[in-house]
Amino acid sequence: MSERSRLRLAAMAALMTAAALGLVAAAPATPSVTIDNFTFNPNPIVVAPGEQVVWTNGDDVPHTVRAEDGSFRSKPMDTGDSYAFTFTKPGIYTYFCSIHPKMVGKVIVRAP
Ligand SMILES: [Cu+2]
Repeated sequence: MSERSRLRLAAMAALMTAAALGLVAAAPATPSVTIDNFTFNPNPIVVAPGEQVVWTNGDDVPHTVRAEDGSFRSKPMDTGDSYAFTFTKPGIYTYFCSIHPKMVGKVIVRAP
């Protein structure tokens, strides 16, 4: 292999690496829980410490999210409303809807 084609290959490899890194950087989205048909989805949701979880109500009745340990608590969310909370400490957080207490969900916070 000539020096020239070796250089060309090295340049291509560098470009491909950069492209791959770009994809990785663009991928992370805010972890989201949708409330539909009186159900939290996904349940449980797993996030890393420092990540924010956004709940959005897709039902046509109001819902809330309230932590069993009191660490977070939303106002009633109407259709399309959202509530966000950032989890800093690892652990398992059980939450429920204070209007419909049978609706229960879990957030698992752990280092990836
Ligand atoms: Cu509810």
